[in-house]
Amino acid sequence: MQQAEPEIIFDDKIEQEIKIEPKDWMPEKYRQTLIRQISQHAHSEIVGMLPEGNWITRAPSLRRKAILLAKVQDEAGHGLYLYSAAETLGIGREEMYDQLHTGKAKYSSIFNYPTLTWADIGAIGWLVDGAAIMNQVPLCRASYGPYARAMVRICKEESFHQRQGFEILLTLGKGSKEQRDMAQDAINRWWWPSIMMFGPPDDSSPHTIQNTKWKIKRFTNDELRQRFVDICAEQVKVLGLELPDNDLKWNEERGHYDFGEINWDEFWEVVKGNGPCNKERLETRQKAWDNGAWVREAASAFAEKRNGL
Ligand code: BYC
Repeated sequence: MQQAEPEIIFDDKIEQEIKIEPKDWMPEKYRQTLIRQISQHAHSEIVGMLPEGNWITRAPSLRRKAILLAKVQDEAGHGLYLYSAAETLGIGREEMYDQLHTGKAKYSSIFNYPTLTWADIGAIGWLVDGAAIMNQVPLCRASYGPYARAMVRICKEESFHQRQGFEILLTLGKGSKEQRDMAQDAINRWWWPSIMMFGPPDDSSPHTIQNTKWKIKRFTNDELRQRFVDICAEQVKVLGLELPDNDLKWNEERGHYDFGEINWDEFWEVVKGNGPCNKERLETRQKAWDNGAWVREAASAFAEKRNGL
């Protein structure tokens, strides 16, 4: 079958690494998969504020509090850039929020776990932001212009977040026995959910092949997960702590670390809404939306007045 001209131009741009921009013709499925991925990514940033926000009032010093506050604010900013990027594809913000609140849209599985101690803030920074960077740096080269450009700034900020988490764990690792135990316990709880963040294994990832062809994804879920394991297996030595995996072992032949079996049943349960905090997270978001109604009304009333409507 002969390709229509707009499709030829689109394919050619993808081939030549020319960004697709909002007004360019694009296949409907490309638009839809981008709306799905970018809106889920935006939701993850916004829901991701909750587990850490839980520790702002209890941070152990003023310095730690100021840093954590700035980090959580950064996540809000990331959510806003990403919602704006998704809007360029023709979906409204209210519709995206509605999809989040009704459970129609996903957000990252990782944010459905609780933050039990201060060390969890370190583990989130080191592992969760670390995994986010591993996944997101290649997205700076995604074929859709507004998404790729949003990712550049996000990755710079994530890099600072990752370092602050590592520094928290380093400090605890050098502290008293209780502090070291607390850091180790946090790593034990966050490690496996962090490597699940990269998504299902390649042989059960329905979107990878097409999204790689469209250069939205540059690496598969398993490729990025392996890179992340390789880096963390070395970094944990600097912390003087351990990753909770007895099968973690350098494989000379592969040039990578082998690692243990991931509990994919747990992953899918969390994705389906049955994780430890799914219900709480959605209720909190819904409440924030409801409580913000008067702000939205006031803002739109002002805009109408200014525009003489
Ligand atoms: N949690 O075919 P697949 C952050 C879903 S970082 C929940 O591999 P794809 C932050 C997937 O949506 C976290 N669901 O899909 C960091 C799909 O379901 P649907 C957010 C997941 O799109 C620190 C199905 O499983 N990062 O925000 O090719 C502090 C099959 O998957 C997960 C991003 O969103 C998961 N972990 O690849 C604060 C990065 N994994 O949609 C905030 C952008 C998979 O068909 N997103 N699923 O119903 C991506 O790079 C890709 O969308 C993924 C999945 C690698 C996540």
